[in-house]
Amino acid sequence: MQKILVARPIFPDVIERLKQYFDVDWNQGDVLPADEFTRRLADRDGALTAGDPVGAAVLAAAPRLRVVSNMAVGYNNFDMAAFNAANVLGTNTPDVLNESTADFGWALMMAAARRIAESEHWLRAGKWEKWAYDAFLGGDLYGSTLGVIGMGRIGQALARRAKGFNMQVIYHNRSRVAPEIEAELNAEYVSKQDLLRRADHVVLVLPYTQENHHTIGAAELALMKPSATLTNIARGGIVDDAALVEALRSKQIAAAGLDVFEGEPKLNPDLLTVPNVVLTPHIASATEATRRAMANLAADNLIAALGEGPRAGRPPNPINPEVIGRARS
Ligand code: 8YV
Repeated sequence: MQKILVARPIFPDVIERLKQYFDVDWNQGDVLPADEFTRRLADRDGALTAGDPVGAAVLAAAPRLRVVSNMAVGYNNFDMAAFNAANVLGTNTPDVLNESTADFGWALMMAAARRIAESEHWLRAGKWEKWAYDAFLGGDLYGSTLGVIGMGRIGQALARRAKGFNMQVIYHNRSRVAPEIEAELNAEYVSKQDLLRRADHVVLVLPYTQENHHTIGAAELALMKPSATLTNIARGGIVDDAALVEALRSKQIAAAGLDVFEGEPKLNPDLLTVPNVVLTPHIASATEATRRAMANLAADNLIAALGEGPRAGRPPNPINPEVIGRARS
């Protein structure tokens, strides 16, 4: 039997599926420290991760390892150059999380625009004594302009929902999407600068790469309207969190919604002192159905990549399919 490591606690029934094919070392405890993660991979043929960093040193210490299946669409925790050099396959879990994540983007954007978290904290603190015409005035979504940075599958799902809110959709992406998608979404392609100047609500849905580091920093925040909101459901590091704290404090922008943070699960402590930001602990894909679908897809990828099950040799979501069939180096 081939051997795998499941690096994180996941649904027990998914572990049972994996046990039909593999000898499974399952970490049911806290996130493995890097040295223990590396040690437990030493004799493994495959691994199932969820954001655990895998680079050249980890791969070199695991000479049998042929596939690492990430339970996430984002795979910035993988050093893909190292995967390619070692002929190790990486897989991810796209599509199954599109709608839940898009829903959550809206939830955060609406909470930020309408000051839901801020007013709830105030109410819970026992401060509500009377109605006031100017209590927690926010910004409208209906009829406003939505700016989507990153028009991939999740960005498109998010933009599709804007129709019911009669919003104008503008977007920026590495490249323009197909004309029929632009037409369906009624979305206008603009430069990043234009988007920041024009949008009432900016949502970030782009992958984290070196080029996207601090896509939104002080200069970009300075372009935004004072009434605008910024929502990040993509990755920590795409926003310069320290610059965002300043922009929120000085009311350079009205509010923000953040599900991801630089250095998470730790976050810039100043964020906790700013009232006009809604903070959630990286849960945009966290519905029961979607997390189950992600876990099962991660298992499907691992089973198939290791030559087992009905799709043996044809994993559904290879990131670097060119290494399939090559000997490990
Ligand atoms: C994951 C995510 O749950 O899919 C992604 O890229 O950000 C989340 O859905 C998280 O990354 C854990 O792997």
